[in-house]
Amino acid sequence: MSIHNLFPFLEFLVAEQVKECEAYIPFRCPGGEVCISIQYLCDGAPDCPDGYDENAKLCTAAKRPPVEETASFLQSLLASHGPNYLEKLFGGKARNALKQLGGVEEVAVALSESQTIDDFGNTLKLMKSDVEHLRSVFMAVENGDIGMLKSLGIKDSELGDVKFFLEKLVNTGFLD
Ligand SMILES: [Ca+2]
Repeated sequence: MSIHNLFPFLEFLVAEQVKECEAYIPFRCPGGEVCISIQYLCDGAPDCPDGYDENAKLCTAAKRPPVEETASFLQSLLASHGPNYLEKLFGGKARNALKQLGGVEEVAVALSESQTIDDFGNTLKLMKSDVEHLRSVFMAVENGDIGMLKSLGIKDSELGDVKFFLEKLVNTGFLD
């Protein structure tokens, strides 16, 4: 049994002692002891005691659109095409507003943190064939084949946003 089980109030006392990071070193390393400057995040050299400032998920997410932005983008596709629409991108598990995949928020986080499309497939436990289909959509967009998006029912008014979003992922290594 840990000391925290015996003395639950200690948890509170410990929390009290964690001071705010100074403004010039605003990023707090896990554990709370060390604060570092933002410029040392994802610069290739570990600065936190456990190297968290170079964590692959953290550094991938830093290059991607914010999770909230991705979530609202997915949400807008669902609103415009119905709850089963994202099946056309992510396969059968995406039916019913991505329920089986954990919901819009989970998928948005996975898109933001997964370095590659294979990591994304593993995180969400997608079927191999679904990952390959998704890859083919990304490849088509990368090659400027807008017909692929139109065949998926993307409306003309949505093409710009969808293209922008997919390209942003591709430019940050999603197909590597
Ligand atoms: Ca660093």
